[in-house]
Amino acid sequence: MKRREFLATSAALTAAGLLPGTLLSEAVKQENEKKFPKPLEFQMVGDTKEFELFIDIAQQEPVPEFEFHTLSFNNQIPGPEIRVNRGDKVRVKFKNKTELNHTIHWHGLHVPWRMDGVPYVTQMPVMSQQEFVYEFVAEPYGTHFYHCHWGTLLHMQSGMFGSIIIEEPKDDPIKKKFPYEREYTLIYSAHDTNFIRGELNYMLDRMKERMYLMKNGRFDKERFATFDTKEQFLEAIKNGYSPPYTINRRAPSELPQPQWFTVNGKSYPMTPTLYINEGENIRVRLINAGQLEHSLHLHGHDFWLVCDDGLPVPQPWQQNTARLSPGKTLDIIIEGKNRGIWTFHDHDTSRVTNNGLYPGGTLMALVYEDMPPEEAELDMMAKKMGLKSLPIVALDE
Ligand SMILES: [Cu+2]
Repeated sequence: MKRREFLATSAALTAAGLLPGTLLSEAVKQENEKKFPKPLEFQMVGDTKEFELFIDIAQQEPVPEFEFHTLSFNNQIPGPEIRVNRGDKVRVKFKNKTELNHTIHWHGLHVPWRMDGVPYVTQMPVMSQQEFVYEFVAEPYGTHFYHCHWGTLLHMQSGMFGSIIIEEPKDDPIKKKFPYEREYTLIYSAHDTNFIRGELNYMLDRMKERMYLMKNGRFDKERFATFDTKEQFLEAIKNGYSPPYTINRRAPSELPQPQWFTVNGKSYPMTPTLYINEGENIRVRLINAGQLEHSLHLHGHDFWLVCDDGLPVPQPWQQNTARLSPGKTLDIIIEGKNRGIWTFHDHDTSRVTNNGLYPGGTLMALVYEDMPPEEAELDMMAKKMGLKSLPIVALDE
C-alpha cells in the first residue's frame, strides 16, 4: 500500500472511529467490547480451577491493512484474561504448538518457585509440541500478568502476554473506597515488526536445520550451544568453542527499535475506547507488558492512583500522568466529572505514531456516554470550523 493511500485510510478511520456520532452508537460500543482481553473459561476439577493455554503462530493486525506474523496465547493478542479469586487453587495446562521454546511466568504472583516459569532456573523450557502444567494458589490480590520467559526480547513483543486478575469478590478494597461497576484492562506493548519478522524467520530456519541434522545423526552440539553439563561447556571452550555472547552479533542499532505501539494489541485508530457517565467511577487496570516506559496522560481530569503492582496504595493520590515502567501494573479510578471526549495517551510523542506517522500508537479516548445528543453529531467539528462536511484526507504531508 502506498503511503498516500495509507494516510487517506487512516484519516477516514479517524473520522469513522473517533467522532461522537459513531462512538455513541450501540454497534460501535459492541465492537469496542471485543477490544478488551476475553475471559478464559475454566473447568472445576475437584477443588481446582483448570485453565488451558496454548501458544501458536498468529497474525497481529494493529490497524487494518498492516499485519505481521507473531506468536500468541490461544490465538488472541493479548492472551485471554485469567480471572480468579484470592486463594483459589489454579491449574494451567500449557501446550506449545510452535517450533520454538517457551515458558509461562506469572508476574507478581507468589507461586511455588518450580512454577515460576524461568527456563533452566525453575524448569526446562517447554519445547515444541510439549506440555507443562502450572499449579499454584492465587495470591496476592490485584492486577497482574503472565508472559513467556524464553527469549523475552523477541517473545514478549510478539504477543506472548495476558492479564491475570486476582479478585477479593466480597470485599474489594478499591470498590469500598471508590464504588464502581465498570472496569477495563489495558495492556501496553511496543513492537519492532522488522525485528520480529527477521528473528522469527532466523529462528525457524535454525530449528529446521537442527531437526534435520538430529534426524541424520549429524547434530553438532557446539554449533547450537547445547551442552548437558557445565563441564562439557568448559571443555568445549578449552577446545576453541566461542559462546554466542562473545561474538558481537548485533550493534545497538540492530536491537529492536519499536515503530508500533499497541494497547490490547491495537494501535490508534483501532485502540479501545473507555466509556464513562457523569457521576460514575470506572476502574482501569494498566499493564505494561512491553519494553518501553509509558507516560500515560489523561486530558481534562485527574485520576486516582489506587494500586501499584496490584497492591492497594495506603493513601490513593491524584495525578493526570502516570508512569508505567516495563513490568509494572497500575490501577486507576477515573471519576466522571467533565463531560466530553478526552484523549488518554502516552505523552512520549513517538508512541502516538504508526510507523512514524501521527496520529497512531497509544492514542485512545475516554468518552462520556451521556453527552448531549447535539454535541454527538458526526460532523460537529467540521461545522464548528465553518466547513460543510468532514475533510477525509487531512493527513497528507
Ligand atoms: Cu515464548
